[in-house]
Amino acid sequence: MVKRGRLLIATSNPGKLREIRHVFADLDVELADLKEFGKLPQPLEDGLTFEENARKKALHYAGLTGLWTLADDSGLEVDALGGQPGVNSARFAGPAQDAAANNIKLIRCLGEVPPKRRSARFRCVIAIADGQRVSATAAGVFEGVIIDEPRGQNGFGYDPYFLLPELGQTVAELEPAHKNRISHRGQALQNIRPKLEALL
Ligand code: ITT
Repeated sequence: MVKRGRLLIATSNPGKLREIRHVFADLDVELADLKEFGKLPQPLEDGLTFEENARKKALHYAGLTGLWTLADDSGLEVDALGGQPGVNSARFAGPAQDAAANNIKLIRCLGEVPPKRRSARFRCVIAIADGQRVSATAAGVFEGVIIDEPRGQNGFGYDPYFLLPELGQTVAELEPAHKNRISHRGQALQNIRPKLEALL
């Protein structure tokens, strides 16, 4: 089927890419990804909020590629850690962006914090830009608690340690389609969908 136009999904995170492709598979737009462009300069993610960084990433890659570009900035806020790792989630344990090391650091930082004070949330902001301006943004929030022992094989990043108390499952135990229906990223993508359709 020939689709109307192309949209670059500008992420180097394979977990995000998989989820975004899944949610937008039925859109009447061809989804391109960064692999097509070889090695591009990285954006400077020095914003203080997810929205700032999502905007910066979308503008950066749209400027480099000339394509309409969707970028996601997301992360985990843990109340007992004063909202950390927040916008620093990918690099919590250092520049290597190693999910296993990030999770070890997270559990170490939480130490003896009791279960009832383990509340946390994932946040996601999606931005869509062309080379000149950001045309749309949307956000999603996903509440849960952090547990000490990982559970489940699906998802990526902090998912095995993020328990959804009402389901009794971690995000890594959810089927991918289930995560997409309820997650921060799934919500942000559903919220931006009508805005994207209006732009096409
Ligand atoms: P891009 O900037 O290339 O998109 P990134 O992984 O560096 O990839 P972010 O700066 O937005 O992206 O960091 C997001 C981090 O937050 C990600 O690496 C995970 O550690 C965490 N995270 C975000 N969404 C998540 C999810 O659905 N499940 C688990 N961890 C998530």
